[in-house]
Amino acid sequence: MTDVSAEELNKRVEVERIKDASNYLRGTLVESLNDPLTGALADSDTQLSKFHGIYQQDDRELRDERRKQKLEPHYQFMVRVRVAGGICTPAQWLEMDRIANTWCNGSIRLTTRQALQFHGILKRDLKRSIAEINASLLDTIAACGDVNRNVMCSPLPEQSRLHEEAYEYARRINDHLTPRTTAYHEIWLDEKLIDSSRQDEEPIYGKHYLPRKFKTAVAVPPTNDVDIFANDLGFIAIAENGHLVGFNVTVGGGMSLTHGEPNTYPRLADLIGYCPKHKTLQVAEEIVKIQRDFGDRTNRKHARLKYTIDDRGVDWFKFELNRRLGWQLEAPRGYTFDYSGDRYGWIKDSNDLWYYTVFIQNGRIADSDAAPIMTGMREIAKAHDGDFRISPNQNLIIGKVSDKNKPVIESLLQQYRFHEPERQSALRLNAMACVALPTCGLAMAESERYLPAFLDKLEPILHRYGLQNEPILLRMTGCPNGCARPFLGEIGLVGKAPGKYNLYLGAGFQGQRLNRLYRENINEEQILDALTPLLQQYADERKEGEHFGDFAVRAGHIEPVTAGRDFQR
Ligand code: SRM
Ligand code: SF4
Repeated sequence: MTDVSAEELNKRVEVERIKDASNYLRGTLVESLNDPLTGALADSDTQLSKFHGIYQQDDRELRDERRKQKLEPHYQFMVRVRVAGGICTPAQWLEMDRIANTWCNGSIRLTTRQALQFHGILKRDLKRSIAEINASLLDTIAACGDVNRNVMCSPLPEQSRLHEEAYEYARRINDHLTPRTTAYHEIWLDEKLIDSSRQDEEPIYGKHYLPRKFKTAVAVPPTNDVDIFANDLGFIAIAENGHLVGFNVTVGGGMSLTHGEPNTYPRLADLIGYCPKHKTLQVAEEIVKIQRDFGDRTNRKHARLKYTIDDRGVDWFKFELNRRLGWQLEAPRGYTFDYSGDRYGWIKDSNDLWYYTVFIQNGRIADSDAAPIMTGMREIAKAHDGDFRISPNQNLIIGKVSDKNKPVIESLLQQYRFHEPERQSALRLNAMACVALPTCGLAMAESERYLPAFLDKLEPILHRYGLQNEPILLRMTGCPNGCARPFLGEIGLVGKAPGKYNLYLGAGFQGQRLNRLYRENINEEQILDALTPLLQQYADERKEGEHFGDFAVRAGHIEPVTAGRDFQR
């Protein structure tokens, strides 16, 4: 499948032609990095750098000023570090902290897919930063781009043995689906001289890689913190006697839409069957290859697996998969999800080790006068001999703490005031916002910088109705690309224009139902006005254990979404 005709290539979008000509993701990246006349990469290299985990950005707030001064935009780079299953060691954390404070803007961003991001790296410092990340045994390859990304895995199951087994598979899927090109090592780590005549092998992807990004997660029931149904490919761990025996397989999830374009929509994945654990990698590989061969390369807004499946039907997909596998997926096994958020506070696992989930507002690790989060976490890392786990909800878990070390960690948690946020509303603890301004080039409205202030205004309303301890899932994004999975928020706020958001309601608490548009293009005051009577009614009329999203549907405020393609109709 790797070679396509010139005629076929012409029909494809520009990114496809860039991949085709790139010699397995090399392009002219070396020349771009060495060009002293600009802080930017050549246009085609900005596309290729994504496969290496690097996004060219510019500080959007400086644009006008720099234009007036006839300067090019203030180019800088976001670098995403892949952390399979979100687990890293204290030594790696300390190294990331040092890199953030040496080459970046002094902060680390925990992402909604359990990875780490650095912002504000200048072109001249890129290579050194990437080399230092690799020296700490983490990397950035395939953190972005048209390939399988960081594989997620539920980080905090109380059943630790099952978690270890599931995590091992997340790691193996991650490794198995990593591109094989040696371009990354040549360009960033000087491991070999670049030889433009050499041909790499990409046995899974081929030279054009995938039509679009591809995302995989492993969930360990009863927790659906990874939002398994938002992923192109999902594996739900199935256990017998506390041990992993296999996975239920889900396909075709995704979040993004374009405002006003009904042919774009979020979609929840279909459950297509069960595979025994020893066949997991084969299943993952064949699903990726189906998307490689059938995904739409002529329209990037229609190129995700969710559209391939909706265009051809899930029965076609299952048939094609079984045909390629040479055996049939079994019928899905039973499982239940109870929650897609995080569980705060100390939890003990079945090996008698402790885990503490620290609330990190919107995943931003930085020092401020109000909270010395970065310094505090650095001191914890120095004293910690377990692991760190990035949660899929942008929080940080101090993992595998022994009975002996627990008092030390606890006293640091107190010293650096990590317990304080826990006294805030359950809604705040369950809220997520994407990065948005000033770095994200696609943001239409604020998100990370605005959510805390918005919650300051919403919390008094929650208190008024006695809802401060009610875990309501709120997700905010600066545009409809869906980076904080807003269409799975019981309350979803999606940026439309500066200060204006679409308000979505009615998603399921376990990540099993999408929300739906309730009010369009409204400002803060209008959002609060829309939510206040609903919250009051919820407080008065909810049934025992009923979640806000379910209530909004039951009370008739919103029609439940049953299929993604109906989302915008
Ligand atoms: Fe995302 C693009 C940030 C999770 C859907 N996302 C971007 C970019 C790179 C903007 C760009 O293309 O120029 C953002 C960088 C902002 C910045 O300054 O850092 C960005 N996405 C993020 C992160 C950091 C948000 C966060 O607050 O944590 C998340 C990084 C995850 C990771 O570690 O890999 C992040 N992005 C997601 C998710 C959530 C998920 O995967 O569970 C989604 C929705 C799920 C999905 O993919 O369907 C998501 N991001 C997108 C899209 C829409 C893709 C599509 O199908 O159309 C874009 C735009 C694009 O690809 O063209 C995008
Ligand atoms: Fe940027 Fe939009 Fe993603 Fe937010 S949702 S980080 S604004 S692309």
